[in-house]
Amino acid sequence: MSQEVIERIKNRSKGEPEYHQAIDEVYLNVETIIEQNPQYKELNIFERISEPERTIMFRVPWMDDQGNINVNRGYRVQMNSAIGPYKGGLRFHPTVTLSVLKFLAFEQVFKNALTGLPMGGGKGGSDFDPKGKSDAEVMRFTQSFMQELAKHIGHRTDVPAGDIGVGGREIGYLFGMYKKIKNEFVGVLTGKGQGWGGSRIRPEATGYGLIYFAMNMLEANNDSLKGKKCIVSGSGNVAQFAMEKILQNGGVPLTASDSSGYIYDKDGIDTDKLAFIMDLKNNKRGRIKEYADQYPSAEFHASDRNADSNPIWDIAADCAFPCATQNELNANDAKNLVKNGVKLLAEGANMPTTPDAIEIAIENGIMYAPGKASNAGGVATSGLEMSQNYAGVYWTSKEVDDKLKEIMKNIHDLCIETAEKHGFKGNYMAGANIAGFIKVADAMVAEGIL
Ligand code: NDP
Ligand code: 2IT
Repeated sequence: MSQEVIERIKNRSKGEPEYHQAIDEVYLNVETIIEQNPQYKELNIFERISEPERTIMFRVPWMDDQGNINVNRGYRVQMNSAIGPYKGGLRFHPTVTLSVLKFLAFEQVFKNALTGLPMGGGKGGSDFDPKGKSDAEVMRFTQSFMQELAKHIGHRTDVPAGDIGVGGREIGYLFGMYKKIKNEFVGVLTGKGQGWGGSRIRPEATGYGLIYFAMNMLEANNDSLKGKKCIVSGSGNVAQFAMEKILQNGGVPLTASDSSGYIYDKDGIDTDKLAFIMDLKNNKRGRIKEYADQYPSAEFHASDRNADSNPIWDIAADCAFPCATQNELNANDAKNLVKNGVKLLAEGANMPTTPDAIEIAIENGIMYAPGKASNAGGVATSGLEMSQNYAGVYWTSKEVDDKLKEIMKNIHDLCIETAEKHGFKGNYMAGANIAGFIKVADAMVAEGIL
C-alpha cells in the first residue's frame, strides 16, 4: 500500500530526480508514523503533502545591455499553506528547474513548521544566471520577473525571500517593482534593507543559526566549538555568516568555495581574511581563486565536475558545514569525513548531502544535522521580519539575535525529543522529518480535504 503512494507521486512527476530524492528521505522517516495514525493514512496526507497546492510557470523576457531580447523561465511553487502563508526563497541560477524548486519547496514546508512560526512552504526562482550581468541587466530581469510574480503573491498569501543568486540587491529591485505595481508598501518580501522594512540580523541569520544549531549539538555531547577546525563550502550569504559565527566562538574556518573551486587556508580564515571574502563576493562579485592570490597561506583547487569525490571534504578537520548547493557531498566524500575523524556534519545548504552519504555519516557516528533543521534560522528570522512588518515596528539586533538563538535551541531539542520518542534516538534527520510532518499533517487533518 505505502509504496504505491510513492509510485503514484513519482509517476506524476517523471524526470524530477531532486524532488524524488527529497520525497524519499522524508517518507523513509514518517512511514511508520503514517502506519500508526489511521487518519493520516485514510486522508492520504502524504500524497497530498507532496503535491504542490499550485505551481506557476511564466515567461520572463528582458533586454540586455546590447539591446538583445532574452527569455528566461520564472517559477513559483506554492507547496503548502496549512499552517501559514506560503514562505520561501527565490533562486536565480542556471541549474534551476521545476524539480529543483519542488524539492526546495517540499523541504521548506517541514523546515518552516520546525521553526514554530506560522509559515507555510513555497519556493521560486528562475534559470537566469546573474553572473557576469550588469546591475542594469539584473534590474531589468528582476522587474520583468516581478511583473508576473506580483499577481500571485501578497503579504498574507505568499512571501518570497532570497536564496542562491538572490540577495539584498535583487530583493530591493523586486520589492520596488511590487510596490509600484500594487501601490502598496507591505512586507511582501523578506530580506529587505534596514530602513525600508528589513529585519536586523536577517542577512546573518542562516549562517548564525547554523552555528547556533551546531553548538547545541556539541553541547549535548559535552563539547564546544572552541578550537574546532571547520570545513565550510560556498562563499555566499550562508557560508560567510557561518564563518563569522565560527570565529566568534573560537572555531577555525579552513576553507571556502564557489562553483569554480575551493581555497584551503592552512592558517585558518581569520576576521580580516573573512572581510576580504565578503568584499570580494558581495561588492566586487569576484571569484574565490582571488583569495589564494591575496594570501600565500592558501591554496586554490579548481573544481573537477567529473571527479568521483570533492577534495574539499578530504581535509583533516572536526566539523563540516556544506553551505553551497544540493548534492555537493557524496558517499566518497562521507567516507573521507569518516577517515579524517570529522565529528559533526551540519547542513547550511538545502540537501547538500546525498542519501548514501547521510547513511555513511550516521552509521559511523558522525553527528549529522539535516538542513531543514540546521539552516532554519534564515526563514525563522524572515518570520520575525514578517511579524515586525505586520506590527509596524523594528526590533534591535539583540532582540532578533536572542529570538534566533532560542528558536535554534527549540528546533534542536524538538529533533532530539521527537527522534527518541519514535525510536530513532540521536537521529536529528528522523526527528526533524517526523516533527515537521506531524505539525503540518495535523493542520491538514483539521482543515479538511483541500
Ligand atoms: P549565495 O548565492 O549567496 O551563495 C551560493 C554559494 O554557493 C556561492 O559561493 C556559489 O558559488 C556556490 N554555488 C552555488 N551553486 C553552486 C554549484 N552548482 N556548484 C558549486 N557551488 C555553487 O546563496 P546562499 O548562501 O544564500 O545559499 C547557499 C545554500 O544555502 C543554498 O543551498 C540555499 O538554498 C541554502 N539556504 C539559504 C538560505 C538563505 O537565507 N540565503 C536559507 C537556508 C538555506 P558561485 O558564486 O560560483 O555561484
Ligand atoms: O531555504 C531557505 O530557507 C531560504 N532560502 C530562506 C527562505 C526565507 O523565506 O527566508
